[in-house]
Amino acid sequence: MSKAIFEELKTAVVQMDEDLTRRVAQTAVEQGVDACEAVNRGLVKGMEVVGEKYELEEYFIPEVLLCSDAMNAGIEVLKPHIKKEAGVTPYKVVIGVVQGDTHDIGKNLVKILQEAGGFEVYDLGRDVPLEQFIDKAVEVRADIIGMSTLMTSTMDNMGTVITMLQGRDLRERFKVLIGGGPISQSFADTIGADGYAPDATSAVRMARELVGS
Ligand code: B12
Repeated sequence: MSKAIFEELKTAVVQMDEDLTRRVAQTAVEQGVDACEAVNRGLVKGMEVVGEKYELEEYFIPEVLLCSDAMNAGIEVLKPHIKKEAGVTPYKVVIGVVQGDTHDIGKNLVKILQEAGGFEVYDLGRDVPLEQFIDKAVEVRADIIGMSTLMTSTMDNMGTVITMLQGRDLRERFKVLIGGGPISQSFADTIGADGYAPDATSAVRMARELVGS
């Protein structure tokens, strides 16, 4: 039953159909389908297909943007129904997409699931000047700095933030968690990040591991 709904959500995103995505998401809620799974196994799977179509030049930027609007419409319906973990210590995460990169769909998903997982998330947005990650983390006394990027040309900015932390004698104060399309565990090791996660669900798990909760 849920599987059919996930498939419908995926198809609605790929078909750029905002209204249909919203309606199917609503049906999922009414049928008691787990909202987090509907996001991960429906909407995100749809965006993955969109990514493939973009790479095959079947879809171009306008189509991709319509698909992402459809995904966001589904998220809007599902988000209030994502089960929040109660009673956990509110560890703080400062998250953003590094300078030079405006891809924020993945970062937004990580933020939603981390909030649902009980974290207090400060979202800096996209194309974030590198100093801002550190300044905000100091201001709110964050536990984790989370950085996202989808482009190889901006990956090295993550390492620059770590170097800046060292330069300001703050490296030990924050855990650094990174992710995004071109990022891997070996890249995380190379730049000295504390953690890497390939998707939003494991981003929550990894964030918990980093703060020992
Ligand atoms: C959607 C998209 C766009 C949209 C972005 C809309 C938006 N608001 O984000 C638009 C159309 C605007 C766009 C623009 C561009 N794009 Co684009 N885009 C994509 C596309 C098709 C999908 C990305 C996506 O949203 N995936 C779905 C999400 C759910 O997945 P995700 O981002 O990977 O996130 C998950 C994980 O990575 C992880 N994660 C993500 N962040 C974080 C952070 C942390 C801390 C953790 C732990 C985990 C984590 O969890 C997420 C959820 O599961 C990809 C192709 C692809 N296959 O990825 C190209 C792609 C990323 N784009 C690309 C390019 C080149 C561009 C442009 C430069 C194109 C141009 N010539 O103008 C511009 C960028 C301008 C800029 N400076 O930023 C290239 C990058 C190539 C490279 N290797 O550097 C790609 C790979 C396409 C390609 N093969 O050429 N793009």
